[in-house]
Amino acid sequence: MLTSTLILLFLALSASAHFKVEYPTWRGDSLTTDTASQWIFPCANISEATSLSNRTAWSPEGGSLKMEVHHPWALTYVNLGIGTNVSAFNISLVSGFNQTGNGTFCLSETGKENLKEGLRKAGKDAKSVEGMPASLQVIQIAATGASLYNCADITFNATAALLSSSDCQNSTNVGGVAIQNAGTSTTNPQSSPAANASTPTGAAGKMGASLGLGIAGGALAMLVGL
Ligand SMILES: [Cu+2]
Repeated sequence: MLTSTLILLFLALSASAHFKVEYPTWRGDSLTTDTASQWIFPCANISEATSLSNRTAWSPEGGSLKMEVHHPWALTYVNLGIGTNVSAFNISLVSGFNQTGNGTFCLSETGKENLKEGLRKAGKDAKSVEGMPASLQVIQIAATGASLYNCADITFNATAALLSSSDCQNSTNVGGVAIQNAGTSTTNPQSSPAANASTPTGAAGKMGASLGLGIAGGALAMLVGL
């Protein structure tokens, strides 16, 4: 009886495993907070007020992002919005990519070029945002098509360190694959994703050479850090 209860509990927990943002520290624990749900846009129904004490100092040139992922695959997006209580996460740090495998997924220097460009469009740059609050929004879309959301609040700080390479490593068999246009892999296997899309940058763009192959180990983090 106890055993079957435990098994049911385990099944319930694993079904709702979703994902966790470990670094920068997430806004709140959307897995255990009663009122939270990762299905709820934009930040899993966790309000920013709870996070004033866990704002992470993060490089205005793109800091590290470390996640614990639990789905076999998930289309993944990382966005940033400047300010507090952000509702417009309008800087896409990485081009959407297919995050594959379960375990730890880490980007060392998240979306460096896209952040630079996003700040420029907002009339800002890495220097002028020093000390400013911002929030990261991570979205994963898994097999059912519903979106999962988590946010992490940061303060731009030029002296904020990146996670060390030993701390920012993908688990074995965890990686990312660029999203490609339907049919391109069979009709024109040589073409790069850059030729088919409007110059992807960030994670997916840097993965062009490995299109169709999962990138294991820390390779993705290294590529994105370029
Ligand atoms: Cu899930």
